[in-house]
Amino acid sequence: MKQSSAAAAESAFPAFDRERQNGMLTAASAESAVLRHDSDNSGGAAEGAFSAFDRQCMKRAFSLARRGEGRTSPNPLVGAVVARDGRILGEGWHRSYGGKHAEREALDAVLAAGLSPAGSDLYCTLEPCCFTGHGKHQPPCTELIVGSGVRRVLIANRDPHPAVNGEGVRALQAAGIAVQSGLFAEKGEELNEAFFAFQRRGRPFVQLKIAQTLDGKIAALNGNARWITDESAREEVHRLRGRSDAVLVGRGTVLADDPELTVRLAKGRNPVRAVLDSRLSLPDSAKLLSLPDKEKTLIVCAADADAERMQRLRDRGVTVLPVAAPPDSSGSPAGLPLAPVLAALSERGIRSVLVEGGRGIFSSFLKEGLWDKLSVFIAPRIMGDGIPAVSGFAAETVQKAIRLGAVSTRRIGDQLLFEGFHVYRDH
Ligand code: AOF
Ligand code: ZN
Repeated sequence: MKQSSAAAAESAFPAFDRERQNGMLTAASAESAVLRHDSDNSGGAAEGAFSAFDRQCMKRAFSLARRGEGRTSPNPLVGAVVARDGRILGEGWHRSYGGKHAEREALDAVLAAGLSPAGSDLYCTLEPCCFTGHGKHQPPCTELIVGSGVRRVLIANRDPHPAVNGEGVRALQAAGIAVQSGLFAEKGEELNEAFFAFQRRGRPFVQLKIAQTLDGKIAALNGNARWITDESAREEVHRLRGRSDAVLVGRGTVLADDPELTVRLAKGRNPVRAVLDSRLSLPDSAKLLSLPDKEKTLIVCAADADAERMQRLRDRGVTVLPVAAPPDSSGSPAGLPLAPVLAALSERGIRSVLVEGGRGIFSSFLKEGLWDKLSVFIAPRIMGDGIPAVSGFAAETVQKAIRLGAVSTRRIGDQLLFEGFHVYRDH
């Protein structure tokens, strides 16, 4: 992502600028949006191109898209609305992986209501797909749209999938359909951060979640960390878990906290629970090994870890994922290099990973630049000497320290949730 000046933002993100003028966004979040915005999705239609009704319909499409949360991965979240003459005729969303696409759901809903989509406008949070092929579950939405008589298609984001990436728009335009893109593009970037991260970087979206004291400690010197944050912050963490494909911790965190890493304080399904444990040295008594859905516990180990132990864990019903580690990886957290770990998780269809600690794990993800978002819960406690959130690397100067972009803060109970994003400078 490019770091642009606020002035450059004025023309590239008209809808977003309007929100800022209306006082809905602060100057800081204005800059944030630009930082996070991928150049692929800039160049939306002009300011006046979207009516209040257009905005209302696209917002509706976004809230429909969210209904698929936790069920569509590795596919994106997509919502669609069909409207004509200021009236919504049908709505749909991508409900689950492999299922019908949002556009088809919405167009089917129009027909089911005994109406015709001819001459209507279709609002899609994502560019409609236009390809078939190996592993593709659904027919191309562009063909369906062209056949339906829809007159205009509005899109929030371009689909970065290499087989789409603008081709969906071209296919619609070639059939004489007017296409306008960029409406709430920033909202779409956030909605599908996991899908976009994978398409652009070839690895899952990595979110580091840190619960720390005001002075940056995640545990007392003896390892005690229960609880730095209060229940309201922990509820928020459970919500984050429910939205992530996987949570990831190091072996040390399991030894110190014996966590379940499940979703209990919020609604949502349990994510995969990945534990980095190169030598398979977790005690048999660890809670993660006895949960009812223990197949979702994924012990990531070195390829040459003890074969008997691997088998014993598999017999218990947990999943073991051996990862080939180069011989010089002893300095990596739990002895495993992170890039191949993320690649192995990707291969299992995991598109978002919530990293929950501990210090060695946080430090390595940051040091290696393999992260996208940092969510730090700051509790009103001062530990003094204790275990710091990160260590083991040192920026030479303040200028060289890792600088987060698109920062925001939110108050949760007595905690401050501080969030920020990796600023990529490679495109
Ligand atoms: C859309 N609308 O609702 C979704 C899209 O295997 P398939 O057929 O489900 O295709 C998955 C790909 O289609 C996925 O990688 C992404 O590029 C796009 N997802 N596209 O037009 C939708 N979910
Ligand atoms: Zn589609």
